[in-house]
Amino acid sequence: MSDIKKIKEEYLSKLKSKIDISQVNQIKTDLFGKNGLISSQFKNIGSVVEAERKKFAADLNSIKDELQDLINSKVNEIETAEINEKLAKEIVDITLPERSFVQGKIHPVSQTIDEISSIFSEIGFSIEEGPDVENEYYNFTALNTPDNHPARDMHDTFYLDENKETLLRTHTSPVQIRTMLKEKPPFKIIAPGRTYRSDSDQTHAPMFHQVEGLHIDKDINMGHLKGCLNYFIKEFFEVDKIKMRFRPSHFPFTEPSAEVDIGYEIKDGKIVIGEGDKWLEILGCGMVHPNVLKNAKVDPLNFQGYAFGIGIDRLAMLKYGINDLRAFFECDYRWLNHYGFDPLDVPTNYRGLSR
Ligand code: 2NL
Repeated sequence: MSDIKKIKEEYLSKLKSKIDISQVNQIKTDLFGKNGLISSQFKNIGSVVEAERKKFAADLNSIKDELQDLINSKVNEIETAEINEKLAKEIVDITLPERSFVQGKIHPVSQTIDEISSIFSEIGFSIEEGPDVENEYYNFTALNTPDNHPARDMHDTFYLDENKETLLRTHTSPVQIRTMLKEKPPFKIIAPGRTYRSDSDQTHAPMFHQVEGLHIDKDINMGHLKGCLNYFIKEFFEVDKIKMRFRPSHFPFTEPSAEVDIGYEIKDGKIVIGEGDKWLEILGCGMVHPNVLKNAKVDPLNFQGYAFGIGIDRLAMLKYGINDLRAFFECDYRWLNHYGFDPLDVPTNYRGLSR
């Protein structure tokens, strides 16, 4: 028997026996790989004596076709057998009860922080964060708060050591001090986050949320402050027009300082922002005190600007009609299911455009 007939007989019998897919692949390589038995025979055609060459080539081709056909049908056979085995084994019991599907909710405070952040981002503010545990310097001294200021009192501030050096930040201003010391002006930042004061009643929780804003450049003035806050309040409450008033106030870190009220009225038992003759205080603000700039290594003769502080929890309550502050932090699953937001809800602005 010629070489190629021997190859044919040997491999036809191999392919007809019970083999698995890896064995089929091995046979493929043995025969048709780069130096495979059949591939090598093709290279031999030139050295076959001329009289026999034509027949040899024809035989070789038909053997090649036969073996390839058998390999293909073997692969098919094995795959079909695998599928059938799977179908027989994996029985789906459609009478089983379904697994319950529980999707978490976004807390109204988180949702509100996201909304506030995206509104300020649109007008060029970037977002900064810092630690909840602060030192006395960043929280008070750098902010021009005198040693005898009532805010420093043990009854108002949570101190973490006897020397009153380490504390839970009472506002997010230290974040802005840290940013000013770390980078060069101009600054246009907001700092949202958790803040703490020793306070607890119907309208105050010992932990609450604040967003502070800071805009420092060569000639930023109170007009810029009013424009910025007006824009923010309209976007946040999704109204075209609001009534807003500035009342003189005092903070150690700003001069002049003001508190901002917005107009509202009660219609059908619901609060309507922007209309009416009632006033609601929503934030404090002012022009950054030169001492604060100096402490933050910013030259007050070259740079000036405004800052503001907004309580987030109350804004969230106002916007989403939640009337008990304490429920915010009780982690009651039923409450969160009711007042929480679906994770993929994209906030839209009052023109219906998604942010
Ligand atoms: C309020 C009042 C305010 C600031 C916060 C601030 C921050 C720096 C410098 C100057 Cl770094 N000021 N923040 C200014 C005015 C008011 O918050 O009633 N917040 C709820």
